[in-house]
Amino acid sequence: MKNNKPVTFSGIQPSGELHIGNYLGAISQWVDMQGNYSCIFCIVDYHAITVRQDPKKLNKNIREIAKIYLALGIDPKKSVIFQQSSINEHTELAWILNCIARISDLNKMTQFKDKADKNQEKVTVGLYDYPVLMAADILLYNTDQVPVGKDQSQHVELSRTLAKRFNKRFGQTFRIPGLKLRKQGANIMGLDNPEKKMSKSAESKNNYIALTDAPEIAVKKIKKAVTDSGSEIKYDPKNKKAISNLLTIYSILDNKPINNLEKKYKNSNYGKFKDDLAQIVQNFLKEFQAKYNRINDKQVDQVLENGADKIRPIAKQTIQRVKSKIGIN
Ligand code: ATP
Ligand code: LTN
Repeated sequence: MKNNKPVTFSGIQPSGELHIGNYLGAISQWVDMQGNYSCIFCIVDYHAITVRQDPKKLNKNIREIAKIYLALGIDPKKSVIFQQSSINEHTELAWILNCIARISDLNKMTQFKDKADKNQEKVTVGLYDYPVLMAADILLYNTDQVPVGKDQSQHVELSRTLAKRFNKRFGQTFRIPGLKLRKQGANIMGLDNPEKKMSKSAESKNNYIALTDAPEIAVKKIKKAVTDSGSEIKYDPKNKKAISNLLTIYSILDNKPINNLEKKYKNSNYGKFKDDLAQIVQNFLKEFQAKYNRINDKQVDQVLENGADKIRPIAKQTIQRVKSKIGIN
């Protein structure tokens, strides 16, 4: 990891199935950043246990997420892929940051409010503290850029706040990370409800296309997707939310600017547009799934182990620096 490239860090929880929103908003940016950044991509298993998990499924999901990263184009020769719990310094730094973070900071977190609201009985202290662990993940590696979807902006902002507060109190220690959002695609909306983001915890499976969906199921989901009134295929996210969302998905998957697509479908109706989009999604899934199925567990274990070994020294250095600043060394 010794080069002069800026550092990028991001992660995804090994909980449930990933969908094309996760790819378009987050992972597709990671793939593009690999040449220009020192990239570190994490499987955040300690974040996953902030809600109840079946231990067997969790263990399987950790490997599955690693396979998904690899099959989507994260190259272990260029990027580090690792499991959060294999580097102890994540939880160690989270504890120290807990003593910097204020209850008033965490009370502002909208994702906690949304999740706690749905689940009053079962909300854990871990779920409340989740953004502090995320700040530790980011700050441990002197991260410059955090590529995520829009729903994670507030959490990245908190990591900036904590870094600045720590630096102010104890002297320059942490690099201040930047948020990296896609210009288009940072907030892919649900196929059945374009008012709300595509989410794996949505009530209906028609809300999202999972990366593991059989291609013919994905085609049905596209055909069922809600459309706007009128028939024009035009990018207008205020007044035509549904078609703008479908145009965004099309544009990123097929690598074509949205205005080219508007021109292409100037005289077409929603039916033709959806048929073509369904074909593109189907091709994307087929290619992804073929790659995914070729990766075996042994390969994955090796990638995760090598990844952790490569970056552990950076984590150790940071925690030493932090502990000495606060007087514990
Ligand atoms: P949940 O709905 O259960 O919270 P999720 O589907 O939102 O889960 P996460 O695992 O929280 O997914 O997100 C993983 C990454 O994908 C994050 O960087 C997140 O910002 C991004 N992401 C999630 N949903 C979308 C979306 N609809 N559009 C763009 N990016 C997204
Ligand atoms: N909260 C993120 C996952 C996450 C993360 C991180 C993302 C945990 N630690 C550090 C970027 C950087 C989510 O997608 N739900």
